[in-house]
Amino acid sequence: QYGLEKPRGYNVSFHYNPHVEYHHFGSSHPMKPWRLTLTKQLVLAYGLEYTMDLYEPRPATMDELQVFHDRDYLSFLSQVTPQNAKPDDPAYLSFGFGGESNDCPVFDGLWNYVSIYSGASMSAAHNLNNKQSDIAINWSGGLHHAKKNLASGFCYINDIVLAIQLLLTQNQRVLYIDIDVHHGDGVEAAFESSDRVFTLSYHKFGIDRNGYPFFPGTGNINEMGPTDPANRGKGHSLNIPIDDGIDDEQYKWLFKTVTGAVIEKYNPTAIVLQSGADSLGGDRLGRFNLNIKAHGFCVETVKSYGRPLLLIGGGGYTPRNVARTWCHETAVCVGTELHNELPSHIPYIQAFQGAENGGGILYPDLHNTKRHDNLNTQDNLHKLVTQALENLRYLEG
Ligand code: ZLV
Ligand code: CA
Ligand code: ZN
Repeated sequence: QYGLEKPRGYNVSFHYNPHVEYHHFGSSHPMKPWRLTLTKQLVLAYGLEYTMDLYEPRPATMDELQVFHDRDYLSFLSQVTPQNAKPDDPAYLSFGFGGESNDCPVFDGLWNYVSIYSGASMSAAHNLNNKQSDIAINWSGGLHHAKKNLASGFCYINDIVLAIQLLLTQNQRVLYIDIDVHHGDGVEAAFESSDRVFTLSYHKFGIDRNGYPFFPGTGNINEMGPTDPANRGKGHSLNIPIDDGIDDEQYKWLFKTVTGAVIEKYNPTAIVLQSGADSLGGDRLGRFNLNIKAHGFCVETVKSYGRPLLLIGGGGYTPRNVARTWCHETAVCVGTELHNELPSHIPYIQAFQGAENGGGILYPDLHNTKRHDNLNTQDNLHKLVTQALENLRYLEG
């Protein structure tokens, strides 16, 4: 009608409430909701908004969040402010606030922030449920560490669990895949007793030089959920522990082989992909050496199975590369290729310019940025895949 036609094929929806951008965890905190501003600017600059249905979802309500989270946790979360917080209050520590690391600070507008990103994941799940979309995207969500009564690892409300619970009203089997560099422990724990959700997480696992485990310290290959044979959830989790510095070809092979086997065996009727961008090379917290297109290969691979797909964000601590990756993956969903030269009219173009910021292009080489030595040998990875496929035999009965 207007010259720009929707490409035939997938109906993609983009669920985004811009109010999420204006929240700050604190100036030295690595989680920057501002990375979502950059992502949106790239998506708009490439004209991708004409190829998708755009939604500005309302914040989730207390009642909606209560489907997974405990009432007393939610009431604490909804009332606490930097002014009234009492760090020596036992409730404060028991709900995951304060402590040594202060991964989960109390900041102004916290409740607003969590209801916005959760509302967007629920809106995306809703679109898949009523078949208005084949692929629904929420880059502001993916906060996979939150537990029903505990904030953990920058995550307060588990929007992924809430979205999967909605998908379960219309789907017999939901597959959850997590390529954030951290283990998706909160989602795994929430569904540990269910055979209707299979959780698959790829992540860095191991102990550093100083004896500290990489956060959250769980997700070894032998962690497959409950061991009680009477538990329905037995064998419905698969964890792929990876060492520092994994490269594009290794990761693509690992992802394709293992994910393919899980999809074929479990045969999900919907898939949720948490696409945390902290698995990229040069991430402030991550340890891998992936380039943007290798990360996007995971989205392409999952998309190729043609199941209803919920694509959500997650970690990602080098904002310019988070934006590049999620813009690329939005294009993968709608089925277009983007030119490497960034459109010159982008607000905040400076964030992408200069050799240290990726030289004004969409696909800079991230291998050379703060490289981690590759500790993954072909032999280790083959053994890992063999063990992973072996673990899947639990699904047979
Ligand atoms: O990306 O780094 O390692 C989803 C997600 O998966 C820890 N927390 C805790 C346990 C004891 N440590 C604290 C060590 C701090 C090291 C310095 C930071 C600097 C400022 C603020 C936070 C961190 C930090 N925290 C780096 N890594 C952590 C992890 C939590 C990682 C959450 C990943 C979230 C959105
Ligand atoms: Ca992961
Ligand atoms: Zn992460």
